[in-house]
Amino acid sequence: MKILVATSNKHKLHEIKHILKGYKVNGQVTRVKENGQTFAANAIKKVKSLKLKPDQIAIADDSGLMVDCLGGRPGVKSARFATPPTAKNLCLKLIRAINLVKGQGARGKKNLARFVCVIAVKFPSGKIKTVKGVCRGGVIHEMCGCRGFGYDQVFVPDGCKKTFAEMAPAAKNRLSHRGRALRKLKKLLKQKQ
Ligand code: ITT
Repeated sequence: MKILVATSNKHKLHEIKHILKGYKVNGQVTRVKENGQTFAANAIKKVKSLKLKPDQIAIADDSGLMVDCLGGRPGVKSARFATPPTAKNLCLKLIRAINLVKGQGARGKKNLARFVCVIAVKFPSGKIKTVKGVCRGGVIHEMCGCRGFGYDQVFVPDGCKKTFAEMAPAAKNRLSHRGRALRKLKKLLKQKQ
């Protein structure tokens, strides 16, 4: 079975290929308006935009970072939180937003947050299902590390001392929201649909 991934994010595609090792995975750039209120709604919208051949299944990942003190923001708008949405702009804007609500005095305190990833899968029958992965942790006040993308330089998962951007890719994938969702997907793919 071949897996087609609806994404225009090459970092995501790279991680997905790594986690789904053993499957034939290819990316296809999609241009859909991600205006859903939930990760699931956006993931379903993206996966529906792909046309499938009989030996293919399609998947789409909608993900983002939800910060407690920001009422869950940037959430579904994580990709567009800063302009242009470079990792540096996203991380610095997030740190500024947290400082605004908590005050500079909160430096060093843990800013509870979670990364969420919803994967929508479309089978050749047309049936669509979703799986979800969550990684809890905290946002720190400076950028650390040089790997990864998006908010990786400011996110420290629970139980760790390093940001995602300081970890080897395999270590991030073991803990990450995407790794968790894709391991659920693997189980789903083993069942008859
Ligand atoms: P596609 O929709 O084309 O797949 P996208 O980057 O627009 O690509 P999303 O709409 O799902 O994807 O937005 C997810 C954003 O959340 C992403 O651009 C990052 O800024 C952030 N994000 C998601 N997963 C992340 C991760 O593992 N590490 C760092 N940031 C992440």
